[in-house]
Amino acid sequence: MSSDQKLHPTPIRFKRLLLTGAAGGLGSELRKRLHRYCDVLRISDLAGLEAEAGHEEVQLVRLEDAAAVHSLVEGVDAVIHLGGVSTEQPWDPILQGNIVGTYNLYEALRKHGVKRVVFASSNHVTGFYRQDEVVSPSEPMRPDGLYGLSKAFGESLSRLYFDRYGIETACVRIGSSFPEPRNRRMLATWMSYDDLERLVIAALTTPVLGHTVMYGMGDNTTTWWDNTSARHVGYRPQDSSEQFRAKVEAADPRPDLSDPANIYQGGPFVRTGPFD
Ligand code: NAI
Ligand code: 15L
Repeated sequence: MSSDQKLHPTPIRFKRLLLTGAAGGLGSELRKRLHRYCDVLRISDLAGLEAEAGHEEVQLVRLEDAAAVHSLVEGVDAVIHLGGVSTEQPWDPILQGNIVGTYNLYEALRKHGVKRVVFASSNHVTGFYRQDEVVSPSEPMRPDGLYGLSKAFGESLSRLYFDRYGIETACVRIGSSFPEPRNRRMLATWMSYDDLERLVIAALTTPVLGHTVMYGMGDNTTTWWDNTSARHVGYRPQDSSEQFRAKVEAADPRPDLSDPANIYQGGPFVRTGPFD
């Protein structure tokens, strides 16, 4: 389906949505799509953004800058929080972008009375489960690095802000959202951009979200995750990685089964770092 077509069947409109990380891979994609659901789309990142349409507002903000994040949140109805470090990296950028930054965001939400968030968590919160296990969100976190640990922090932080202040969050442990699966692992973890949009809109609009942890995955034949506990969100993936299986397997006919990247769900993240 083309990104010009509306994926959601019912007209849903917010007055103002905030999209952080809007210059990134998923942010650029959602920027093209989310404006259909709101009057104003406020987009934010460190740099690299200009308003391209009348419905867009731009704020260039470092998430670790508490005062700037406070202004960023003013007047929004809901937030899609994608901003921050998105791969395994040294501690300091992860600390600033993902830990201090997510704390700043939730403090700003609390002060401005914003009550709904879609938080881009990651499958790397549970990356040290094996590929022969099927994991549900109620099972213990097993982060596969500092990046996964920072997303675990975001999930726990949002839980606290729900229990104490009633801010509802969908923590979406995104698998691999790219145009196509890039390797065998992604046959299990892949989610199309259309399904990403479906998931975000379902999480923004379900009447009672509470604090929900779920995996962001497509309708894949091979799966390592069980989203049963998030059925109330109403997300039904439509796209499967199966259409790419033959191509992906032909490119890697004999995977090395002694490589931890081929044993654990986190793939190469389980052996990335430390950084000296
Ligand atoms: P990306 O790296 O392309 O985008 C992240 C954006 O955040 C970048 O534009 C970057 O400039 C911005 N950012 C980084 N540090 C910042 C800071 N301190 N203050 C303000 N902005 C900052 O990542 P991508 O792929 O678009 O992912 C978006 C989100 O989804 C990330 O939070 C990532 O962890 C999460 N995710 C993505 C997956 C995927 O398959 N693409 C899988 C799992 C999680
Ligand atoms: C992530 O969390 C990353 O942000 C993304 O770039 C991919 O590497 C993805 O996980 C994955 O596990 O494939």
